[in-house]
Amino acid sequence: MSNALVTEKKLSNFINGEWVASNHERFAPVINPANGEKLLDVPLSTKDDVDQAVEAAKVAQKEWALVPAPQRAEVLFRIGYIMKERKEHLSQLLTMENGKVIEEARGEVQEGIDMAFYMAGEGRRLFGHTTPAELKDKFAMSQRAPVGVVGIITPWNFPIAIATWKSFPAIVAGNAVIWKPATETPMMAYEMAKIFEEAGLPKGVVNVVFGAGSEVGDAMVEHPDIRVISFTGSNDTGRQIAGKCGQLLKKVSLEMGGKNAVIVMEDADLELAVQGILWSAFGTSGQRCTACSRVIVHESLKERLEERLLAEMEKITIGDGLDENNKMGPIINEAGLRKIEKYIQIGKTEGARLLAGGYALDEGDFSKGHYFAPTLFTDVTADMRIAVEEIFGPVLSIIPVKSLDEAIAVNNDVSFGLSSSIFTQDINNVFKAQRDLDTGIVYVNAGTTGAEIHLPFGGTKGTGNGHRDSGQAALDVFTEWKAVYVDFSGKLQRAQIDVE
Ligand code: UN1
Repeated sequence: MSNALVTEKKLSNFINGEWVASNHERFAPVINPANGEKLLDVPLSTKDDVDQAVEAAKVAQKEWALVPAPQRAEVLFRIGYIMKERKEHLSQLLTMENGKVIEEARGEVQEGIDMAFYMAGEGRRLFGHTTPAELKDKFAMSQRAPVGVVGIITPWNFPIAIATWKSFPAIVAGNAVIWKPATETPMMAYEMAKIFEEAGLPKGVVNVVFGAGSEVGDAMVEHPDIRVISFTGSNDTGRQIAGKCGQLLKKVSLEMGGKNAVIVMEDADLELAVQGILWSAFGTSGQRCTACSRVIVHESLKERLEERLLAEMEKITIGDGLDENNKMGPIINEAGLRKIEKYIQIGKTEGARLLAGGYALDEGDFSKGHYFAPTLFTDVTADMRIAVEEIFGPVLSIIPVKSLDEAIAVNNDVSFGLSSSIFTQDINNVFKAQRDLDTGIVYVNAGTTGAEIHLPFGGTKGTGNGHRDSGQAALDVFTEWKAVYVDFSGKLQRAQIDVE
């Protein structure tokens, strides 16, 4: 029944405001991970398609940059309103291609709507700075200038929200965009392209090229006229992109995951901590960069916490995300499932104690999709692979500690630094933790997920390379700072020399 929402059988690229078939007739099937049904075909485009998109984007960008920013923002407001009208439709399609439960899909679409209105507001800000000049009768300011044509490469786990975090600041700042969505989740890009068109975004300002990272992604990274690459995805791919961009002196913004922990202190509200952990560990089947995969608990609370988690985990209803009763949907695909299984084996071999789950669900209806049982390991030590490597599934490890100092040290002793959280009622713990937790996002008395779009999103160490998505910080990725001096003295004034 729900397949009726999928109107296309084969997608085309969106280049210069037209639906253009890829120059190469190659496609990959898009599969609903909940039931294995094929939804449609996505083109596997190549370098030629990227070249064509960049040519269109270059022309469009020149015009777009001259449109006053408040007018560019008008288009974003319209995009936001159309997304709002279509929220339910988009959410259902999102659940079908990605698997996340419908309530979470609605949340993700809302995140995109929020981003549209927030960045539209930037059209009347885009603040620069004026600053005194060191010479008389001279004026100095710095302002944001668009970069030109920018490339965004977005993942399957948040196919609409992350695309808005990247494309909306790029658009409002006067850039043109080449967007490569993940091949697993192209319908969100198709729907967004239609919305861009309807909202009156000029042709060529956003171009969507579908395809694999090894072809379309590489062609974007290597294209001399794409001046910025903003990527969210795996650590390996991110490092390869960073290497190439480094050689080409191309600006690159990376977000590559986390190994996020919840710390539960002796004085925590245990029930609240249980709720926060469950939501951030098993929501989205653990397939968030911000997902909680470690609980660092004061040893005095460990057993009670384990009992409460186990009792609540049994209640998690698993299945097709379109069914409102389900709280956990499928894993994106077979490869994702196999990776999780591999880590279960690693955990067992390392000596962690498996308290619940640890297996794929394949009986009855589950056999058609890719489902994994919520999993809890305990007696995990901070150096085990399951405690330091990103699993991207519903697998949680409990690590007992003796003090806050030890908890913070364990939290920080991983190569990632995206999100962290502490449950405590002691104000001293709160301030110490927010200062010392080495992550880009810190929560107090809440789980590790749920970042809001007007704050910077990103992390330290292996999570990225110092840039941030969303919030004001995203504008730094998609603009260049330009320093402008206006000398109105009517004579030659030499800086640093003619200073009285
Ligand atoms: C991601 O997992 O890559 O903070 C994005 C959160 C969401 C975004 C997650 N707002 O969990």
